[in-house]
Amino acid sequence: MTNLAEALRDLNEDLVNELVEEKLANGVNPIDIIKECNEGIVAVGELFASGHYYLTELMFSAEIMQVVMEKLEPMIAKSSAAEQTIGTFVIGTVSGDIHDIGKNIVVNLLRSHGFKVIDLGVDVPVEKFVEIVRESGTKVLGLSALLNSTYPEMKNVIEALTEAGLRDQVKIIIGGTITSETVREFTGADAFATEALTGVKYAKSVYGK
Ligand code: B12
Repeated sequence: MTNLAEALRDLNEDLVNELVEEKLANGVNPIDIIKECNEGIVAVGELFASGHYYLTELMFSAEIMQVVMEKLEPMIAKSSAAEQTIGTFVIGTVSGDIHDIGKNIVVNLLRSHGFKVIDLGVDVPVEKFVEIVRESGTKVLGLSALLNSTYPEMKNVIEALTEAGLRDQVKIIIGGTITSETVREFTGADAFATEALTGVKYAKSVYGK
């Protein structure tokens, strides 16, 4: 684990910020910095799961991560040469789930690659997804979920799109560390992604890029 990942795992906010500044000054790519932070936050999740950290620590890790993201996000957007719009991508975290750090990274990357992103936020009800897919005519929908308990909700969204007669016009990619081929099959999605770039590549392929 890198020193930055360790600092985040240990919730050492000052050190995290110091190391991020240092890496930026040394020309490290913002995406690589995010990857290191990811490793640290996954370790926080493990400490939480094993009972060594409590919800307070989990929340604090998210706060630290968000400060880092606020700093890095404009740089990711700026580093992109993409001006033209490849196509629309609708995304949201499903109902019952409020995790959005990963989703926001996906949103940023998509924008930097030239997608028009409609971000519905977190805890998004099924009807909202259906409404926006219909209105926007998007060819790709991304559903984010980090809790096992919200898998059925992803399936609900997909079933509702089928009932609304919209399933054929839209490819659906589910994302989150705990998604897998099994979850994809269960939900009826077209693809799954455990990291952001897979989503970008998938969306490009849907739009023939
Ligand atoms: C930070 C965090 C929180 C923060 C979230 C803050 C926020 N604004 O997001 C807070 C403190 C609010 C929180 C709350 C809870 N959490 Co929490 N949380 C985490 C933690 C530590 C990190 C998540 C994170 O941000 N990771 C960093 C990002 C960058 O990674 P990511 O989300 O995986 O996203 C990447 C990919 O997955 C992918 N991706 C994600 N979405 C999408 C979507 C698409 C379309 C695509 C293409 C790709 C994609 O791209 C991203 C970038 O590469 C995880 C641990 C873990 N291992 O994930 C637990 C974890 C997810 N939480 C957990 C739990 C249990 C909870 C609570 C129920 C705790 C409680 N008792 O209240 C609540 C639930 C609240 C709710 N209703 O949603 C469990 C879930 C267990 C499970 N499998 O069901 C985990 C795994 C911790 C654990 N090991 O126990 N949590």
